[in-house]
Parts: sequence; structure tokens; C-alpha cells
Amino acid sequence: MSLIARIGCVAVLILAAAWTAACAERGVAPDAVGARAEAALMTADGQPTGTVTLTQGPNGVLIAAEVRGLAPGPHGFHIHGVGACTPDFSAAGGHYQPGGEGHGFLEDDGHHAGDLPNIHAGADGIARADVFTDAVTLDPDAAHSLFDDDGSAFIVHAKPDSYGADPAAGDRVACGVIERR
Ligand SMILES: [Cu+2]
Repeated sequence: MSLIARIGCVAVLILAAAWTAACAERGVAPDAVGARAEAALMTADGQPTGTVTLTQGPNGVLIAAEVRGLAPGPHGFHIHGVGACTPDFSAAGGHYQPGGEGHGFLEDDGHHAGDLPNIHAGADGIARADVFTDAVTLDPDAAHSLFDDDGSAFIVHAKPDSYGADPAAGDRVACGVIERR
């Protein structure tokens, strides 16, 4: 084998190793792609108030939300770290953060895996949003899985997330446990 061919082979091997490492880090196993989940949102008094659907893609999770009965304007919309909404919405715990980062898209230290952009309700009180994130996965075997030991839940807040270290999003007005579909 010529020297140039050998160098070429080494380069291919290095690229293959880098590609494998990048895919492992992202944590999306091929057999997890296409997995679906859903959260049925309810108000504090137990009334249905919307649905969030999640679809696992090869590079992250696509989240589609429709929430009704909101005050017009922006609302914090997060994945919280415990799959429970009872006896009250505090059961959902804080934001999902398997990596231990701080909160806020605009902070230097990264953000919680469960941080998501605010959703905006129109004058009719309905908010619809599509969001994509690679900070979480539906793959139960990955470190940043929404299906960890205690599950996960969506929370809609009364006020918008500040995107800073203190979310300041106020009361929890809707909650839904994330379940496989
Ligand atoms: Cu929240």
C-alpha cells in the first residue's frame, strides 16, 4: 500500500471514530427514532386544557403543543423533572436538568434540558407551538431521557420565562405527565 493510501485510510478511521462519538453523545439510538409520547395537560382543578405530543427524530425531539384556556400573552413552557401532577403541580419538581446546568437560554452556563421557548396565547386563550430540542430524548437508555426513573412532565406557567437565571414564570397553570404512545 502506498504512503498516500495509508494516510487516506488513517483519515477515514479518524473521521469514523469522530462520527461515532458525536452520535453517541447525541444519544439517539437508531431504534429510538420514531418513538412518540404525549402529555395530556390539565388545569389545577383537573379540567383538560390541551395536549403536547413528542416525536423522536434522528437529531432530537419535535414537540407540538396546543394549550387552551390561557390568559392572552406569553407563558413559560417547560419540561419538569418528575412525571407527576398530583396532589398538586409542585409534584412535577423543578426543571428537568440531568446535566446539572443552570437555568436560562441567555445565561453563559448553558441551560436546563427542560428549558423551552415561551408559548403565546392569542385573544382566544389558545396557544399553539412547535419546538425542536436535542437536549432531551425519548430513548429510555440515554442519559438525558425523559423516561428516567421518575419520568417527566410539561408545565405551563402564568407568566413568561425571563430566559435569565431566575425564570420568574410564576404560578403553574397547567400540567401533563409525559407518557409513551
Ligand atoms: Cu416550569
